[in-house]
Amino acid sequence: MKTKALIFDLDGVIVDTAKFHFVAWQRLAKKIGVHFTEKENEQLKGVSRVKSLEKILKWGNKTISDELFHQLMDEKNKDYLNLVYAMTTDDILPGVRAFLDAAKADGHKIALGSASKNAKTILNAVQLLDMFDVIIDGNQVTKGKPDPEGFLKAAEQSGYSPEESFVFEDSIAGIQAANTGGMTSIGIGDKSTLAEADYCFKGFLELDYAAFQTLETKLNINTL
Ligand code: B16
Ligand code: MG
Repeated sequence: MKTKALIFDLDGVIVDTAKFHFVAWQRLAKKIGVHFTEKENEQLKGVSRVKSLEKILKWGNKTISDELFHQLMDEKNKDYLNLVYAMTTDDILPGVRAFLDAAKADGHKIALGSASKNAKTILNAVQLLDMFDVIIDGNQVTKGKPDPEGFLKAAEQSGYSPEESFVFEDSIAGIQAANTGGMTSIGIGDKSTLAEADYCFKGFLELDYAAFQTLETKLNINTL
C-alpha cells in the first residue's frame, strides 16, 4: 500500500487559532454572565460554532431565543475574524511549512479537513491557500467530528481511499473521526490526551518529513 492523501486539521495543527477562539468566546461568555476559562475552551477544540455556543450556554445554565443565539454567534465570529485578519505567515505552527513543501514535492495530495467555516480566510491570511489541493471545511459538512464525513470527503476528492490516507489532528473528536473513517490517525499534541491515535507527535518539528517517510515505509512493509 502506498499512502497518498495527507489530510490536515487546521486549528491546532497548521495554526494556533484556539487562542483567538478563546478570546472571542470569553468576551461573549462574560457578556452573558457565564464563567469561562481555558479549561472549558479545551472542550471546544474541533467542535463547530453552533455546538460550542450550545455548550457554553449549558455550562451557564442559560436558555435563550433562537434569534439571540444567532446574534451571539455572529458577534463572536466578528470578534474572532478581527483577530484572524491580523495573522501572518509567522502564525504558521513550527515545522508545518517545511513539511507541506516536502510532502507536496514528493507527490502527496494535500487536503484540509476542518470544522471551521473560516478555514479559507485563515489559510489566505497565512498564505497557505495555494498549498491545498482539496479543502473540506465547516461549509461542506453536515455532521461534525467525531463523524468521519469531512475526512471521507477529503480523501475522496483527493482521489484516494481512506486506507491510503493519513489524518493529522489535535482533537480527540478528530482522531475518533479518522479512526472510524479507516484512515491512519496521527495525533499532534499530547500523547495521553490523544491516546486513541495510531501515532502521536508533539508537532511538526518532531514529525519532520524524514520522520514521516520512515513511518510510511514501516506501514508499507507491514501491509505488504
Ligand atoms: P468557526 P478545526 C475548529 O477548527 C476549532 O478547533 C473549533 O474551536 C471551532 O469552534 C471550529 O473550528 C469552528 O470554527 O467558528 O471558524 O467556524 O480544529 O476543525 O480546524
Ligand atoms: Mg483542531
